[in-house]
Amino acid sequence: MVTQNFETRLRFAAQALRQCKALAVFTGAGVSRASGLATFRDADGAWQKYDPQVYATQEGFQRFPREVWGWYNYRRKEMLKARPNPAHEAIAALEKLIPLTTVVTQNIDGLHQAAGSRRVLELHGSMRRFKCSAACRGEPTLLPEPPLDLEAPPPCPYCGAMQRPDVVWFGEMLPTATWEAAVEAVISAQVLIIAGTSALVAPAAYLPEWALGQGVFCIEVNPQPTPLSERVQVYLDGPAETVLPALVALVTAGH
Ligand code: BJW
Repeated sequence: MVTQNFETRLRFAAQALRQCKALAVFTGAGVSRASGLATFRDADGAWQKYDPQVYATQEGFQRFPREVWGWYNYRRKEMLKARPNPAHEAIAALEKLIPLTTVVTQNIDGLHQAAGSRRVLELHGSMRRFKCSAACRGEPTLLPEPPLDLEAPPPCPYCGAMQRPDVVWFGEMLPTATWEAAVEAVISAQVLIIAGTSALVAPAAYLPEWALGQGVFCIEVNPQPTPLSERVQVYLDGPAETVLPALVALVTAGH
């Protein structure tokens, strides 16, 4: 809904949140941009420089392990330096107002948890966890976080295959229990906030679709329109780090 002015839309969103008893927040790389972390598909995003077929697939990792490992190490360093920004803080503040809040994130940076959000479902894994690239023990076995200065992936202590980050690359399944919890949180929410995601990557992108289908009140926050923007109840066109704090301020003022 983009016909009314921004202030009116913001007030409409705040009103829905004031009445909300179960909130889900679905986030992507855009919420961490103000923390200095790159998105993927923006004009200055990672995929402009790094081919996702190489840097985000198991096949790419097998062919170019040092390059992929090096990129993830670089990003791990950046993520460890990064601090939550006002978008993460506003989402954590919403949990204080609406105790039944679940954050469903595609991000691997841990910044929602650092901001104080307590129920965070990481759909695409975490940069802090590592596993065997051959899944030698069947279930992914988590391995200790390797030092940041390694130039090549260390061997799995059990089978000698390369270790890899415990993240979800293209063609890989999302962690089942996390995915199921995310679906449940989103379709049973009264309000869903969708922030900082292009909503192009499946199956994560099905979540807002299903929420809309269930009649969940959807608020999208993104400076650029996405395939969802014309269908959500409120589209707030602006950066998450300014729009979300303004939204929380309005919700708090009415509490
Ligand atoms: C701001 C802002 C500010 C900027 N404030 N907003 C054809 C070929 C191959 C595969 C497929 C295919 N068709 C479909 C598929 C499936 C595929 C897929 O969806 N591909 C599409 C891209 C086409 N999906 C998968 O493969 C998934 N698995 C799967 O389907 O399993 C089933 C299966 C199994 C076996 C065989 C076949 C099927 C897995 C997807 C895994 C995605 N992994 C990555 C990397 C994770 C690790 C890491 O971080 O390194 O996840 S890719 C990357 O995209 C990352 C992100 O989490 C994900 C989503 O990106 P996100 O967060 O939305 O970022 P951007 O950059 O896209 O958008 C940023 C947004 O922020 C923009 O809208 C900006 O405007 C906005 N913004 N500043 C607010 N300040």
